[in-house]
Amino acid sequence: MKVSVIGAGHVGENTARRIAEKELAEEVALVDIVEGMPQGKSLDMWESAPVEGFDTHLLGANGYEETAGSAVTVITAGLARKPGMSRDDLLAKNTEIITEVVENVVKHSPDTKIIMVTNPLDVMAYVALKVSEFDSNHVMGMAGILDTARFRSFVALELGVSVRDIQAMVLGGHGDTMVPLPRYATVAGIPLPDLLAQEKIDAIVERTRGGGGEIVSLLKSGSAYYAPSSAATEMVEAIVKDNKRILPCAAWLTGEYGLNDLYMGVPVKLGKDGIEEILEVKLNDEEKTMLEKSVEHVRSNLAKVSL
Ligand code: TXD
Repeated sequence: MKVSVIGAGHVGENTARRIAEKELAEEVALVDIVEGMPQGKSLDMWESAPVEGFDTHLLGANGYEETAGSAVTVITAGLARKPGMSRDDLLAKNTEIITEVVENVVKHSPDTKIIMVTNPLDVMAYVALKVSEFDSNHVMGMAGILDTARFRSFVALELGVSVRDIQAMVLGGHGDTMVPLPRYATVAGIPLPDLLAQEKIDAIVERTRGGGGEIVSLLKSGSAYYAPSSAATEMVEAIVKDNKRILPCAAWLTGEYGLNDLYMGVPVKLGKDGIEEILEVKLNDEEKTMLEKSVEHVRSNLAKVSL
């Protein structure tokens, strides 16, 4: 079982490392255009294996031969945000990069499942779907797990309880129009609104929406990568172990939620066939309006893509 990670920058290298440390594959191929860099990072990670105690072999490359036969491919190649930039500012350049990357991925791994990470996420997932010509359940985007993790981590801080006991759901596009659903959040099964005042929940929702931007403005030279790589790794794990996790992921919608022909963050069942099912949760009017706004935003970005 091989997993490939394309783009060996911040998110890519940490995803490769997490996959290896959890031994989710026999081999991880890490690819980047910068000469020597993926090879150096992979070798360095592999040299940590005796101390960390993992047997997953890591291999760096500038081409795609080494990715051949991958069961799962995580794509993180492309530009990341700098302060003052929105995710949408990355659209034109990253469309070019993702087109080239996906053509190469597909050539060497015609049966792979693609997990898109590059921003603007919902649009890059679309580019990957079109370029690969794969079935839509084999092409998905990582965003909801990250957004939900942020929400859960802030709730844990606020309540002073373990993050392990907090469940939450965030729908919509990956951006400031995401739709956190505090109504569906629980602490060990107890609905969040029973434990936390509405103003506190509202503040956590706002912080979650701006969670990516908060890290960008602190780092000043790039965007988040520890939590994003954890989220991407969780998706890889669900697929390679076929454990049918229910996770919020960007999925291609064909009628679900009354929506067609776009990627949106929704709860899905993840297993060896990729997205095996899309779950529909009931939304109230306010949530529907927020989702519509998110849809509008993603559609306006899709209109800028020419393939
Ligand atoms: O929730 C989410 N989906 C995200 C998305 C969370 C965090 C980061 N998100 C996006 O992932 C971010 O906005 C970027 O679009 C990507 C990658 O972020 P990262 O922080 O890893 O960016 P880096 O460190 O700049 O790494 C990008 C690497 C870099 O090493 C480039 O040399 C490489 O991509 N790159 C390429 N690799 C292969 N092939 C091509 N053509 C290529 N072009 C650039």
